[in-house]
Amino acid sequence: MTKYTFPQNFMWGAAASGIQTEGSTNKANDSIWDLWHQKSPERFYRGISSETVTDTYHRYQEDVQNMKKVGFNSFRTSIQWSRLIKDYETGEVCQDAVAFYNNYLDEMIANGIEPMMNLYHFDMPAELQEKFGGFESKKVVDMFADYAETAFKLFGHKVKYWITFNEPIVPVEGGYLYDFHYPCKKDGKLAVQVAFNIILAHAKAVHRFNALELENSKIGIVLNLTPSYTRNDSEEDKKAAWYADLLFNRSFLDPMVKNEIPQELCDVLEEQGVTPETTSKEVELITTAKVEFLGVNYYVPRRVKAREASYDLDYFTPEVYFENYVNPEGRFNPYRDNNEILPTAVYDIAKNVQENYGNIPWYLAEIGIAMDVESEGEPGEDGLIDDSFRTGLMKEHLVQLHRAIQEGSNCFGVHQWTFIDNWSWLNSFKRRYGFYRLDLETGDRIPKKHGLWFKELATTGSFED
Ligand code: IFM
Repeated sequence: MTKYTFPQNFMWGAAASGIQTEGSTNKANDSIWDLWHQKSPERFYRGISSETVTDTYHRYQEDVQNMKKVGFNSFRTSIQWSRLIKDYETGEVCQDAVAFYNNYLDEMIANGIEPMMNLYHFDMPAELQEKFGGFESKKVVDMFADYAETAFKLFGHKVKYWITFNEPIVPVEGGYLYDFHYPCKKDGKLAVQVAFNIILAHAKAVHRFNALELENSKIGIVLNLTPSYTRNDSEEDKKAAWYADLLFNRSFLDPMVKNEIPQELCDVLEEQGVTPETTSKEVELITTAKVEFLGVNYYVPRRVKAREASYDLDYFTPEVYFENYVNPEGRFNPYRDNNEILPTAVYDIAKNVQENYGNIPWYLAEIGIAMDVESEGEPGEDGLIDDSFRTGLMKEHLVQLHRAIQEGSNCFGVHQWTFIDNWSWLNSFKRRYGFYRLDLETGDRIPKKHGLWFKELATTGSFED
């Protein structure tokens, strides 16, 4: 048995988001997810919308007690733009939302849970998407900065860790390339413009934050980083991985963490005829918006090989430069579309951040092991659901993180996705990740065994394996 001990004051907890947990009670406005479900309910697994969620709006006190039971000292969720802001033009806030977020934050703080608040988790207000095209429009970029400033002013004295965006590349991929987010467009040039505008929205929010000089608060960004691994060591495959890394990781990581827009990225976009419209003032805002920490979400590795088949889409996607590849020797999670399991990727991510991004303070902001209800089974006599599959895999990933920390990686915490099984976009409740099962009929939270293990880990800061 080896004992793995993590640094003192390490943050242990989970991540979730407002739209995936709160429910729709008293929401000021709809988001694109409400709108899309109204238009196309058949796109959602079993037709379930984000209304049918964990109902944190009513149950936050009970939930904070449940956080304590599994040892959390911190928790990330998000404010919903469409809940907080009643009138997007005037910036008028919804008082019910202000009261709700204040109560929720107070409850966490009073119970020793450090809140980390994110401002955007895929949830564009429906009205702003329909009227202006969401982040297609620079007007909406400015509206986002206004909303961010409102949130900082309202809750900045309670929140020490602010995050502008969670996985900002995902709405670009989903909404403008691969059809899994509204507005379901397939337009490579527009996708690049939206990506640029999101980076600009982030930068403007960071500048607004810094101007307020909030004592004891930091601002950061959460990115989903997926290392690319090649089929073999050929130059062609290595080049394919380089492109995948440039377009999927460095495209956001470099501007947001290093404050640099890679020249190679500009060259590639120009080569493809998808250069976005920018001004030198906007570039200056991006290259001066310093974040103080980085969150990294990791689930699966990306496997790539040099393109063999011809590229047959009539619009740009990053796949013009490579093909995805299934590793014949990989381990796969049978409960999540056979996704590959590769714990060493956590080490590779940590080393990349250490060596190429100034060893910025970072934390593992989402790491999740998906199962379905059938594979988790029913609670045993002890009342617990046996999800030891999840614990086994979590240990393997944390061993790799521990190795990187021993080598100097500046990691300050781990948040698992997620706290209570929650609604997850088109997949609705198909995949379960929580420390607690959500009974969709009763709303009951049913504990899983993994929580006992996590509590021991969080309390002692160590585990044995
Ligand atoms: O549910 C999502 C979350 O919103 C963002 N990261 C991945 C999770 C699981 O798919």
